[in-house]
Amino acid sequence: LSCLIAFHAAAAPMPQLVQKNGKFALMVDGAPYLLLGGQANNSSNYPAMLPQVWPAIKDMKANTLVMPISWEQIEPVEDKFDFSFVDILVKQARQNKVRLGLLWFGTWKNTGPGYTPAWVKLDNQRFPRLTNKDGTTSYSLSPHHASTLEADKKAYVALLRHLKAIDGEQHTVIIIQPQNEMGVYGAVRDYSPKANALFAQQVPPALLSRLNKQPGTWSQVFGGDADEFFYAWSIASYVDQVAAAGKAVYPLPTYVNVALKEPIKPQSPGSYPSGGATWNVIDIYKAAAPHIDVLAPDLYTPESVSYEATLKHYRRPDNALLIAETGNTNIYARYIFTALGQQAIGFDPFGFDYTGYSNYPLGAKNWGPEGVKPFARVYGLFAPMAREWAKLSFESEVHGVSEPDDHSAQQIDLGPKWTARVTYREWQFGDAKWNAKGDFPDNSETPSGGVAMAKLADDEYLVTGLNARVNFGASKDLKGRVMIVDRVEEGRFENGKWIMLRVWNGDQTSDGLNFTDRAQVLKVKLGTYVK
Ligand code: N0T
Repeated sequence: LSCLIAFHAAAAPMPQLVQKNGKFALMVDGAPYLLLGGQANNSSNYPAMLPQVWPAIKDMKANTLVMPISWEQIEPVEDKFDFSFVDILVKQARQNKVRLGLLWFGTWKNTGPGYTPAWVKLDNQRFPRLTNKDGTTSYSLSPHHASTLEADKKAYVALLRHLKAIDGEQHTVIIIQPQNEMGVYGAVRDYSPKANALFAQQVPPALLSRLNKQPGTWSQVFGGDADEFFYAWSIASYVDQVAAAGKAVYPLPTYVNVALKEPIKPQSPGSYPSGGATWNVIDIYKAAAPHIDVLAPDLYTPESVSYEATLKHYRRPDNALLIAETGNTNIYARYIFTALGQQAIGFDPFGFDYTGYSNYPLGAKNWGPEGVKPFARVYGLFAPMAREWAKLSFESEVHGVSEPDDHSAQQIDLGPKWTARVTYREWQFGDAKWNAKGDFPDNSETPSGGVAMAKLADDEYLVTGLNARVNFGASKDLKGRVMIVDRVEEGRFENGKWIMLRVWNGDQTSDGLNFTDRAQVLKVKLGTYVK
């Protein structure tokens, strides 16, 4: 008996999203985990494709493969389930020593029912599509029908029950995304008689209290936003019921990904998916979908100003930052620095396999091992210290900046004493006077730089970066004292222990700390002396 108890005690704890003091961690095996993901292409979810998936994940240095599991694949015939791909995927993930995130392609995949089984997508009587405002039928399934919800839920629950059975001890699968890019293009909501009747009802009290609004119908409470907010509530409630049923059998962390609304400029619903968890309806999702742990953006806007504005929208005290998808063009790799600086729990660029597909212009024009390299470069910094970083992100302070499109300098505010100035396109030696002559490092026209740092102790920071220079400074008058960089150690973490390789001094520190495309991690100690 004691032997049995010991065996059971050895089962790793369930993965879980936790929050403490406004910070988040994705706990895996009982400790914070930094999800360095690679997402496979949509149709790579078949055993025959896996030999072309693992090499890309390995080249990328990802610790997590994110892979679709589709409804049509697991329930091709109603009530007849086939989990053969899931079994092979989990087995091979273990052999490749990576974790898995799964994407449930169900009622909504990029808003459409493409991945539902034929018995669903061909039966518009039983599983109705929504009605457009002009009375025509949309391509997208309506969230207002119990028949659709129950069928999706049943398949999703069957998947989670199966995961519990094959993975309940080892937890190779650490997170799951019920649905993919929900909402509808070309309409704002369902205008069927059934939907109109629901729309005429009172706004649910849970939403009123969250938004501090007086009771009324959707139109009375939300005016011009009523159609969109109603639809967001409807889809969020649907997804929440799917997620809740899944959590009841096997409580994996959950997230939904979002095809974005323009973060700064105005954009009307329907040109982006109305009903998805766009930034303007995050509160609605939080009220309607407590079983969705994270609302996570799909970032395909290359401009740095827009990218960072979206990150700000999604990093909130009630929402952990998780980059559900981002383009696989080289320019996107550097955004991991800003994301991690905002305590992101994960980063998951899209299209990381060698099946020969590329989603240009969202991602790269040509795709293959060369395209993976910029991502391998940033993952190469964080992969060896992913656990340490995740712990610091959760328990200490982290900061990060990515090179802006115009290469301008950035300031990092390190609290009451210190600042760090980050500059780009400079040579390692000397000041920027060479730049004034138009002399820049090779290939620095395309922004690729960034810096991330974590506080280790008072006056001590873990610092890493690429193609950037860091200069520390005092943030206030030191009253007769002078700030100095006391010691800079280059090293790496091995099994949680810092291994020092050398001390940087002389040219290596006289003009700031210069990061190139090498994987270098520094421990920087700052100090002061009396003049
Ligand atoms: C993504 C991917 C995949 C700035 C596209 C992006 C993935 C899905 N959709 O390759 O299909 O499964 O989530 C939508 C981007 C909208 C346009 C953004 C323009």
